[in-house]
Amino acid sequence: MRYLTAGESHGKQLTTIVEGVPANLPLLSSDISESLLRRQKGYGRGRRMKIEKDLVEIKSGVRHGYTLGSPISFVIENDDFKHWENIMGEDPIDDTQEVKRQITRPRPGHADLNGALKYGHRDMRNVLERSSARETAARVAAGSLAKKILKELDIHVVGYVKEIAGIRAEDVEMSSQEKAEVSENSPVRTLDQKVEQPMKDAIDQAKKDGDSIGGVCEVVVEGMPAGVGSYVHYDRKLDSRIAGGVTSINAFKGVEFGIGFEAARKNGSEVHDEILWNEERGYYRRTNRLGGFEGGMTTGMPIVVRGVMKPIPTLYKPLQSVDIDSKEPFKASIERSDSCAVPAASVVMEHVVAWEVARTLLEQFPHDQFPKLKEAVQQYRDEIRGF
Ligand code: EPS
Repeated sequence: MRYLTAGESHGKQLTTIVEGVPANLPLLSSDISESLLRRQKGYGRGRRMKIEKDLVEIKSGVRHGYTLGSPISFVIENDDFKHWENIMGEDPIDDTQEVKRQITRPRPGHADLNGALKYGHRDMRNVLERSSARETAARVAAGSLAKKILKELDIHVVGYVKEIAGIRAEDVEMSSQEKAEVSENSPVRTLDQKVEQPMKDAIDQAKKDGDSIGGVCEVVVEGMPAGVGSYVHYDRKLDSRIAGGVTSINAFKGVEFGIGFEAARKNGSEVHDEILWNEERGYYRRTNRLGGFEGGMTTGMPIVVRGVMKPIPTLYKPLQSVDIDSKEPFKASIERSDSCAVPAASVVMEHVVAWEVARTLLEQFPHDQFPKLKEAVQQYRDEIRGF
């Protein structure tokens, strides 16, 4: 499976084309829209989320509620485009017309300057419009197809917030289903009610200060059979694919599995997960410190992955920069912004992880027909239980 997204933040629409989804997977546009609406919620978003109501329109690849095996394409309209038609339209403008809302002052932490250097754009709006995290709506839409495949295979993926501005949620014992319900009802998408208010307070304070704050999101995948991924080829290691996917999300700077960076400070006997066996479960582990991976492959224990999101670099209290026309020092351009997007980012990360897991499963069990994929995964589960 692969996908491509297109669209500018204040352009007409976002477009996604997904190729390689097997035929005969049940799929409704509401499966996708449900994920999109979840991404829009969360304490700390700016005014833009009041303008947008992300709904998907499927344009191809689905008939009478089932996938056809052909490319699935869909669009999400940008409701804000009506305010930007004169600025973002595709028609040429003549010399007498002024290009509105040009950006010549790159914002530190954004793609503005590097993108301008790469493409030769003197108006950095040409960079900002595509580098904007608006694009994550299209990625969530693609990921929702992956989630649908996984759910049908009894594999459940859930994302939530672990930390905002240094305020940490405690670990809790819950099933993925319970985690999904609890985080859905939390304005900051956390599982630990005790930190909800402190997190909201930190967001309010950042907003008041014209600043922004980051955090940590966690995603858990339950129900994966062992042995998915590869130890044979570097580019088929599932943990590395997930790490790449997570750091490709706007503003994500790091990723860890299980006990993560703590492993550097422990002895091997405190890190590795002892192997047990019983008739009902087959092989399983006493602990899950490695977050569900050994040798680039799943262990059959839940995948546990965390991603670090830096504070959003668009600040109402702008940092120093240089105007690329005058070369004079300036305070960077102020654009409308969110003060914290970590809760929304946890939904994005959930879908990005789901994508990597589903595409790797489809590579390992290649089938053009979804019912055959389901059969093959079940047969493999039965095989490894008795191995
Ligand atoms: C974003 C800036 C804000 C966010 C946007 C990402 O948009 P605007 O510049 O229109 O105020 O709201 O996020 C979304 C539109 C979205 O759908 O998540 C940025 O610069 O990355």
